[in-house]
Amino acid sequence: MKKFRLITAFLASIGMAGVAMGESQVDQLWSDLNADKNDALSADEAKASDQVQAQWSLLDVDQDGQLSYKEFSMIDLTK
Ligand SMILES: [Ca+2]
Repeated sequence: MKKFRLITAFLASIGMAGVAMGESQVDQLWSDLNADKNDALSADEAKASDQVQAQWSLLDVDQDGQLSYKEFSMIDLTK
């Protein structure tokens, strides 16, 4: 799966310049919270993380009540 990780890192570096430092932590948190392994994080799944809950309204850009990976990847793990 090394190739997949490299591609993920590459795509992330294009989309989120400057956030690359926290990338693997974000990926880890995403897979921890995304219990059903679909493409979105539900409000229920987010309840497991105070950090995600605290930033939810900022992260849910399209306000559809769930976070896509793209939305989730904007999380600030230093907060
Ligand atoms: Ca959303």
